Amino acid sequence: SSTAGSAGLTERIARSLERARTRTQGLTGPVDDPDLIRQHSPLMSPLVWDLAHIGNQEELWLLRNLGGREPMHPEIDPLYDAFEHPRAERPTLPLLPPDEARRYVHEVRGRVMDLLEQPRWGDEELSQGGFAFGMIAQHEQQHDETMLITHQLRVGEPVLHRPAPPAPPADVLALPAEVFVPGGPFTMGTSAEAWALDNERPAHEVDVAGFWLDTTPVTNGEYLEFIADGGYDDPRWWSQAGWEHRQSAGLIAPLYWTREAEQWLRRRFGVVEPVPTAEPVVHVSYYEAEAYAAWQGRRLPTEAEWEKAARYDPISGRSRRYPWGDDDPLPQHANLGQAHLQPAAAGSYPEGEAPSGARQLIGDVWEWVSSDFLPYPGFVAWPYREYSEVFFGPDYKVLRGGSFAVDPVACRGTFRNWDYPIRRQIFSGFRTARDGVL
Ligand code: AVJ
Ligand code: FE
Repeated sequence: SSTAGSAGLTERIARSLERARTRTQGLTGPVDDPDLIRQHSPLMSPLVWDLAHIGNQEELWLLRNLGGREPMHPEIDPLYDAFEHPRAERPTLPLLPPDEARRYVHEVRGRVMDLLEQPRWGDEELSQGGFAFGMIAQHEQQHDETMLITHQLRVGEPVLHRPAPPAPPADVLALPAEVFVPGGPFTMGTSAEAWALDNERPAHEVDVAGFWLDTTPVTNGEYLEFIADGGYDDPRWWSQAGWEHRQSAGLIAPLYWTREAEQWLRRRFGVVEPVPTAEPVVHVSYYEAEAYAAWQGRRLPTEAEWEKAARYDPISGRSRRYPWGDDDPLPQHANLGQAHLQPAAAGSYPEGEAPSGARQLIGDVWEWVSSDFLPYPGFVAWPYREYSEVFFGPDYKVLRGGSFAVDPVACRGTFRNWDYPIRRQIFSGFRTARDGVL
């Protein structure tokens, strides 16, 4: 319908936008202006670029494309178009200074809240189920994760603080190493989820043979054994592209790890500490994940296998929205939303367990899968080609499940992320799989 949503939908939209903004402020507030303008890594934008880009996309999609309003500052649009300027180049642009960027995003948000209260939002298709608002809440949260990645790259005193995740349950040591996911067709993707993005659509049936999957993501302790066994020096475990990259980049351990006096240490948000063995490994590239799996005599799961393990309910034959069912994530289900600044110990979150018994499929670390980022059968680019379609092909690998840095609004059993196989500044981990019957 062309009318605005029910009170419940309007309320949900307002809460999602508000939560994203609180997080954005928490990521841009505690650093001083020079630190906001500085480029902490050529892989990332200055934080002040992300901030104004968040506002610019909100203005473009909600005020202009949905609401039909006139542009507020059309002259700044090209500065914040991600396709016009690669990240490395962004610090050289005449960006809005921090104060002006803050004023701009605040002004956009005020007008968006006015539009949200209107009886009609505007463009019909973008209004459906509040999609445009949901897309923009997800967009801001995605850039919040990007800014958190920049914080992790940033060198200096810690400025972010969060409590540690809850201790894992007592049954952790008794968990089986792997779980079986039964063979047969299941429904992959979605046509029903109102705020699902174009690459998650449409729902379609995929036949997946039965397979075994790690109960939890691979831990630092397990990964240390791969290092100790010379895994980084043995081309047998690496694909050709992976080995070439391992050689040229001089990889010897996950990003942020250093070795001192026979001990592996790692830096996390400004804190250096011994590598915690019970935690899922994070900041590994696809190539490292692939090599570890081969060393184990195993492999990475395909994207369809991952989604079946996360969503398929063998009792009803239905695909769930999340491993635990159809209810939105609660704190006891998964480590999401930057509630903690680290993944929780492997085996945590028993209430978020999938029917197969696999844990932590949602939250903690993004999981590399073996599949390239490709469209589903029947894919339609919407509402803009530059979200997914321009990235489809063999250059990008898919990551699933979301990390501790992903807000629930941008995470579900169907959500797809992607990146180059060499990337590891992202909060990326993995779990392994093998063919086999029960
Ligand atoms: C889906 C995380 C790959 O950050 O490049 C943000 C999300 N797209 N603004 C990215 C996105 C446009 C995208 N990823
Ligand atoms: Fe963006």
